[in-house]
Amino acid sequence: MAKSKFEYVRNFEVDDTCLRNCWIVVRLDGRNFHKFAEQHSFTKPNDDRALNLMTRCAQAVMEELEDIVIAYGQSDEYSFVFQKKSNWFKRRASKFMTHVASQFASSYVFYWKDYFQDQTLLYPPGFDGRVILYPSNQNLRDYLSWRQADCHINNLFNTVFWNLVQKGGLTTSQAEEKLRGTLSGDKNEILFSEFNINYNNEPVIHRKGTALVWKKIDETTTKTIKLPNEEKEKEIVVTRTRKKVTPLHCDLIGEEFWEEHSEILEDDS
Ligand code: DGT
Ligand code: MG
Ligand code: MG
Repeated sequence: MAKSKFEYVRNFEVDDTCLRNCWIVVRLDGRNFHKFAEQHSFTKPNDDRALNLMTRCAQAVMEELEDIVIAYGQSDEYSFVFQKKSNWFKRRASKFMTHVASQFASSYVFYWKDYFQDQTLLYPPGFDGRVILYPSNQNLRDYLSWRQADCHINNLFNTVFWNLVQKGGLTTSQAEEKLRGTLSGDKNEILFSEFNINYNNEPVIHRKGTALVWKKIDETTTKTIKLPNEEKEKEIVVTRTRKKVTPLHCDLIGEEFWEEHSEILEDDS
């Protein structure tokens, strides 16, 4: 087919192919969620409706898009890890980032009412996205460890901070002042001595965030069949194995998770 004289503009498109053999990570983060959380009356420091909605959206992303082996989320962010060997959209970074962000954002609006029955969505939320490539399994593990450590640091701080304000009667600036320069041991001590809270007994979803992995499950259904040389219909049980996205709230920093889910890093054919 003859090309139009305008065709040359295509040459202005830049090549954004992700380097081969690298893990492709897309991380999304809610735009200005400080304000979004205030305006939608999120409970402090953690709103389980919001966290579960984020996970529902991440589940939709994993189910709709190809080649995601694990996702990890906390607060207003979610990271998606694509297989090293993925050739989805010829590994174009912009395709990965925009498909993840748009699928996630539309799911956030679509599923909102399932989690926030009494709270109307006041305006459309947005999410920024970035693509990061990790050449080694260790780099990828360190990336996920970094996000989980961030979850821990923020959640410990927020838990003490909001206890000081909500139960201790401090103003937010007094609580900030009290926590300035404290180490994690000090924060644990304040929680225990002033509020009788053992941080390790706080909900694991808040302390560890949420990892989404594929799990094999056996699904059994009954089917009615008619055999050729038998008169009556027969009921048979059919079992089929299916992969399902499953949320876990566990430690990703140590070895145990990676030994138990060795298939995630196995993509080395
Ligand atoms: P950004 O990402 O630069 O556009 O700005 P923000 O405001 O989204 O900042 P970010 O992403 O560093 O921090 C996340 C904000 O979201 C943080 O200010 C608190 C809010 N947030 C996230 N999850 C919850 C929650 O469960 N409850 C409440 N109350 N706030 C939350
Ligand atoms: Mg944000
Ligand atoms: Mg954030």
